[in-house]
Amino acid sequence: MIKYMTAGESHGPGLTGILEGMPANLSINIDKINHELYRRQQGFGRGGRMKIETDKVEILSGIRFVKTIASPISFVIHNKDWENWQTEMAIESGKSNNPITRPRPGHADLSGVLKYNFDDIRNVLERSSARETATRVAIGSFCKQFLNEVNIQIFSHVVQIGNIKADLNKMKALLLTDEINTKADSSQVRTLDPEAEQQMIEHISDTKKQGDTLGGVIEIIIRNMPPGLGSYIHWDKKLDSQLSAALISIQAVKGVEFGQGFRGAHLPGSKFHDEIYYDNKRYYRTSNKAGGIEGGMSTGEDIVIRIMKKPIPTLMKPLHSVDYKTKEEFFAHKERSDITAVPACSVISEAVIAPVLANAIIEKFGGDSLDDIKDSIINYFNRIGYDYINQKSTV
Ligand code: EPS
Repeated sequence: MIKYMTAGESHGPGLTGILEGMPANLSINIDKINHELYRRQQGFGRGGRMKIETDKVEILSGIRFVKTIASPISFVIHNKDWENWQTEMAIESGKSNNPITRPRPGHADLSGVLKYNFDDIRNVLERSSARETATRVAIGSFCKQFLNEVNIQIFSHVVQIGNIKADLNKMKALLLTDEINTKADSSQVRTLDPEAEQQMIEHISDTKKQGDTLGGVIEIIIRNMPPGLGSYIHWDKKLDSQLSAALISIQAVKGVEFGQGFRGAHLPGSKFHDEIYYDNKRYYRTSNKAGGIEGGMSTGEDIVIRIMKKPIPTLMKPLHSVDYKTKEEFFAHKERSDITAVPACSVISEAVIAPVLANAIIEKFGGDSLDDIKDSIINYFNRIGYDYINQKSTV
């Protein structure tokens, strides 16, 4: 099974990752990993740190002559900003010149210092920072390269920033193509609706002037998942429970929904469920309100998920808080921050679900080398009578 760990502080020397369980003989394109890291750094509304960093992966093990050799893959992404933090973040003995004692509402700051008995909130914020997601994007890129080999694609786009919503009715045709990421990548806010894009950019600029921040909603589409991945037999085998856990673990994500999700709560069962048809090749649906998962298993339709990312808690117009040391009332600590990181979160969401999907494939089809897995998938598709390459999309 695929397992991974990440390590690293936001302003430490670097971020490291270890990924175990990737099938052998998979070609790894390092440029693709670096491109995913680049995508994570984009988006209108990001702060000063993204001007300092150009995230690149340095692979230390697990790959030989471009291919996986079944051993753990390890890598490092160096933090360029480390140069400016060597005293404050020293690994050797030392003392902070500027301990932080004013917790930001909405951040890990207060619960973190209480829990670990720290006297400096920096010990908490360095690891709770969303900088950690650079490592998970690299891990996700290894897994995406495996998923692409077995025909599975992951797309994402931003459907809302603050109070501006993209008009999805305009995008129905585009959502059925493989152009979603190309189009979203060409938008400064990763949205597919050009009118909403302009409004979102203005909304972010206005919010910046007010010293405030914005959250939003992202839609993720997983295409060409074979039916029957995951299982109904136990809570932790359900594919939707695993995907939800991965997504809610992204810093600042507060909600996850599949298909219609909360938006379908008002519908009676007769309108909510996706009727089943058969066209001599495969079963299909004419709607996808379930979001491609029934009973914790993929149905073979697109898996459609939405996540809500809350506004970043670091505000230039800080909120009321209480000093951790003196108990005096204060306005919370200010750190350089992004106005919104919803576009970046869109890229991160693709990455964090990739190991879950890769795991589901390996669990169903077994095999520790790429060819064995592919053979097993073809056998399965032959048995159920589906066309492996040309699955149909119903978003
Ligand atoms: C981030 C780097 C951080 C923040 C951001 C994510 O850089 P710095 O703290 O040096 O400005 O921009 O972190 C947060 C949003 C957070 O809540 O901690 C990155 O690389 O994505």
